[in-house]
Amino acid sequence: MVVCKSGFAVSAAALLLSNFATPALAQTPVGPPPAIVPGPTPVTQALGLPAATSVTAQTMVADLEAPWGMAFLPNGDVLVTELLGKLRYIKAGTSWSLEAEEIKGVPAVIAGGQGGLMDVTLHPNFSRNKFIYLSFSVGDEAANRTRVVRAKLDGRTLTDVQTLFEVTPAKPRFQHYGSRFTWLPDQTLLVSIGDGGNPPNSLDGSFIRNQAQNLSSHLGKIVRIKDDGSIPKDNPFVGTSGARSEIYSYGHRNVQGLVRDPVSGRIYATEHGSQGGDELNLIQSGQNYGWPKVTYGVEYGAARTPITPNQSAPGLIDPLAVWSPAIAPSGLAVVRSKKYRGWDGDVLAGGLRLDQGRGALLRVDLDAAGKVLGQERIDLGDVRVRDVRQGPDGYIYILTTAMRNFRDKGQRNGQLLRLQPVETIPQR
Ligand SMILES: [Ca+2]
Repeated sequence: MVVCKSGFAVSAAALLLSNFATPALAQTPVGPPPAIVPGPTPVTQALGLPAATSVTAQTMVADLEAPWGMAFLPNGDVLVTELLGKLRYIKAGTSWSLEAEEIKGVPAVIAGGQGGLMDVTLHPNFSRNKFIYLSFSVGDEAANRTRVVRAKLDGRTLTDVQTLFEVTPAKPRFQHYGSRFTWLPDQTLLVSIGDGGNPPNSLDGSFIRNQAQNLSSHLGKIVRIKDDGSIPKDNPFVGTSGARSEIYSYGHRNVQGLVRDPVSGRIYATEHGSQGGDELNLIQSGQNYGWPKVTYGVEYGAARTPITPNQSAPGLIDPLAVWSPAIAPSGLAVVRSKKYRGWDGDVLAGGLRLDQGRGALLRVDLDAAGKVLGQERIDLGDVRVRDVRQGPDGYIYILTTAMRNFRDKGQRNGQLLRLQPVETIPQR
């Protein structure tokens, strides 16, 4: 057994399996090691990963205010949400520009703490029906929730705004909204929902995070709805007494990276842990991802109090990768592009926090079976990564901000970046 810097006990076998770059280990643990039974997933310290040399970042657009999510239109233009409540339009082309006027008709959001206007996605048949989907928080500090709406994009105006889904129950305080979208091939939509927040935030006489294991609650879940908001009959808990029929998977803390690999069909999600224990998971219908019964994270604070004695347990799905210290994962893409040599099928995980306000973009190298072979760090400078997507042109695009505080209004330091391969790969 080896005890790493973050205080976790990790088996030597797990460390050997962990990475082509083994995370740097400190000799002395911080405080007494917690009595935690280790799980099978290798723990990666992202700062110890090798830095990629095959790409550079190019700024396409600046002056965004706390950008959160993006969606590419069929013509290559981009819709970007800003957390405080605006939907912006970026014109692509030989030069890219952020239109000064935001899109009109966006519903009012409550932009407190981590909440606000979050993800945006286009209907798979957008070219025909002009439908877009938005996720955002509504309510007030005492009772708020994530809502999903569908609207028609008519030029630069939203019309026919219709609420398709709202989280039940409402929660107090402004933490953990989840809110990422991804589409499945049957035109059903996955939406991630946060667990409601950290202790002491409580609901029904216990910490609200326990809602993640409560099937009568949407909190701490990934839900699946049809494109009109109705419930697919083949959802895993349809017909289960007391369970919410929108639930697709559960036991999540706060999933803010969610993507389906169009080639393998695998669904990947990243979720924030509590003081470390950030996870990459392979999402399957009806499965329990363990929070807060198992986790590689610990309670916030210097004492590093265990949340649970276990990092793994029978019947609960172990993560593919774990990051401690936290990268605060947000945004996730699968590379299905010939622009980047050797990256095809790999996962790119964004993160808000690598160290001291600087975010992370990590490439996770996966084999054909989805097993993690290794990781590298793509350094973008002193920015936080909020979202990452592959564009229709095959390039990887990243939304960043220098914002250190969610309430830091008026900081127009958000950018849309493109990853530029250093080497030009001949295209056939
Ligand atoms: Ca988990």
